[in-house]
Amino acid sequence: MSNSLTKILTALGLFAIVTGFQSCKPKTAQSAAGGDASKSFIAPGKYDEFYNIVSGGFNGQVAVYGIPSGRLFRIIPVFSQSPESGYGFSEETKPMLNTSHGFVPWDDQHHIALSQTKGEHDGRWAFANGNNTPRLARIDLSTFRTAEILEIPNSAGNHASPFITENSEYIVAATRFSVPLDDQNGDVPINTYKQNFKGSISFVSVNPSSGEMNIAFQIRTPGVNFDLSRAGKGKSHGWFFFSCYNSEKANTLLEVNASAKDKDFVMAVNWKKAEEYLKAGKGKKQAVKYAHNVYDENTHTATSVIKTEVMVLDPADCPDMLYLIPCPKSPHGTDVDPTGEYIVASGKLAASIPVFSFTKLQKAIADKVFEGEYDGIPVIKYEAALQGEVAKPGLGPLHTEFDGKGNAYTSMFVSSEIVKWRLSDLKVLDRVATYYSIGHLSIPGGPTAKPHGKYMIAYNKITKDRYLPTGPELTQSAQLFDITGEKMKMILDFPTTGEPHYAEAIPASMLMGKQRKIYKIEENMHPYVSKGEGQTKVERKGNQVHVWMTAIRSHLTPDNIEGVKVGDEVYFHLTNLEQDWDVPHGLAIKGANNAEILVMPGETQTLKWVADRTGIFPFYCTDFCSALHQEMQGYLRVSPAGSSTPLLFSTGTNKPAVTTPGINVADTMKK
Ligand code: RUQ
Ligand code: CUA
Repeated sequence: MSNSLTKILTALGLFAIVTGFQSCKPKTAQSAAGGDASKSFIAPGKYDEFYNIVSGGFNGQVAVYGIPSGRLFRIIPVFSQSPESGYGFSEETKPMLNTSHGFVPWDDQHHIALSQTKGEHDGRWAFANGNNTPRLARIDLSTFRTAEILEIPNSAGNHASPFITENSEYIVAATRFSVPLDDQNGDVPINTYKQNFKGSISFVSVNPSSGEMNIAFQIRTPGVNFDLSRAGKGKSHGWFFFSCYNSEKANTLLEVNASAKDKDFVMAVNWKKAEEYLKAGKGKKQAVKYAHNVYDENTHTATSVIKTEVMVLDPADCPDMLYLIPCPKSPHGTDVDPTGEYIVASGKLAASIPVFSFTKLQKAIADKVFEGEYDGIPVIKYEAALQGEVAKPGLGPLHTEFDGKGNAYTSMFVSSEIVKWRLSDLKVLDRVATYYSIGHLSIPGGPTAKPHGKYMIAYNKITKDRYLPTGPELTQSAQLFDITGEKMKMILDFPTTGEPHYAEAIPASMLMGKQRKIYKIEENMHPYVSKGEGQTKVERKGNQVHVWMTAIRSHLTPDNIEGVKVGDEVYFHLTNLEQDWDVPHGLAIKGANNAEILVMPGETQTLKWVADRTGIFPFYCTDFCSALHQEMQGYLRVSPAGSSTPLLFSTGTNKPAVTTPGINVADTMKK
């Protein structure tokens, strides 16, 4: 959500209500916990019930918390470089961040999708979107590492992504910004939006065994903006529902101009139909350019390939593939209930929550109950698809999840609350305050056919008076609710990293047993691996010096290196020889322009370092690995360019001392 919301509301005359709200906190603020706080207490040595996989927003990463404790377990580097692990800094991981724009070491990460089989979590992968330079990532849930990143062509702002079908057949990536297509001349006046800007939805297939992603096809759409999406499930399997805004196709001051019309749309996409059209040869190849980056667990190295073609379906050639359902003002979430029957659309500026019925939608399509067309796409009559509206839910409905017991929970950004309502009669049952300005919420399994229920987590944008102040920037927060009873009860409030948007949670029992503990050293196929200290060496290739180095408690081999010259590029290929869980070793060297590398047992990673001056450069292990961790250190000597210092390396023995005659070190320093 943007903080220009106030301006929109001013424009809509809602400002008084909203400012009235924003300037006073909910009356219950002091005793807000309401629930039994001991329910969130996990005793030392005990495990949490759920992993909560949480988007990082503008930190470009994904975080993993325990629920109900709220303890932060891991930040998984995805789209942003991480100096903590060396991700995006090591030679092996740099290709992960390659794009058609070159190396892009940051993104804005909003939504998470966990892989599913038969509509339920299967615990294999987590998918994450990069909102800025459009990308999709796949995280392996046995390593909690990023395994793959796929760039999305014909897209700008991959926001309506990644949403997943019930057997992980596809994850989708729909563009937030419509723009001129990649193979068109994009050098057009911005106010030719209506003629030149197009939307695009990518269907990315997921290989059922390897998880590898590929763009199966794209659907060309009118130049609207896509916000969120959900796949159908059960009876609605085969369909996707996207929320769209800016059906006005405005290109300036969208906060007013994209809210001009009373209704925007939910776009219903029949992807089974799309598959048929594809088979029937209706797709057209389009020349594009996008990167596909895959990390190989055997070579411990990522490769990046630039792809040049995408298959596109044009709705003009494919009738019955797309339908539009009018939906009140700028919908954010489009959420499908566990049965697949109800599609809940949350219009950020709407005063009610429309709930559409899949059965009615199908009937309306069969009976052609249309109110017209939008860019050639049939627009279904609102009432014909509508099950009903949740009346007076609150202000600013944003996102809805389900508990599997017939209840829905909708976050209300503007009125800072969560509203619980019943699917069967659309009656509001309960409401609870959040602190403050909630974005998404998450119920474990909430987007699946079988929610795990029990807890609900709110992700709040503003914390104001909730925590110790930390200068101008304050943390975002999550709040945990017990939803087992009739009333929602807050049981914990904890700060988060980055700015979480959406998150999913999965039972700990589904992931705990499958965690990778080490990489087997004998399976290490890295081209620069040293499978024992006997294989360590230092070799020069022109101005490159390659160091085959090993780490084991508590020394690095080699730990004395001489013969490097000013201007040399030194590549430390560090293999961690340990074969025990939880014994990483790190490597850092003075003056490195990148970061440390943190190498897991049995793994090889490479740190590049450029010798920029003569001298002695200490290097050391960065991870407190043993009592003698501090002793895990070594020295690299840099001699002047052109000097005759021989290349020497050792651990535990002193080589004969060599001094370089005839060169005044002080002179080389001046250069
Ligand atoms: S969104 S609350 Cu991009 Cu779903 Cu932020
Ligand atoms: Cu190895 Cu510290």
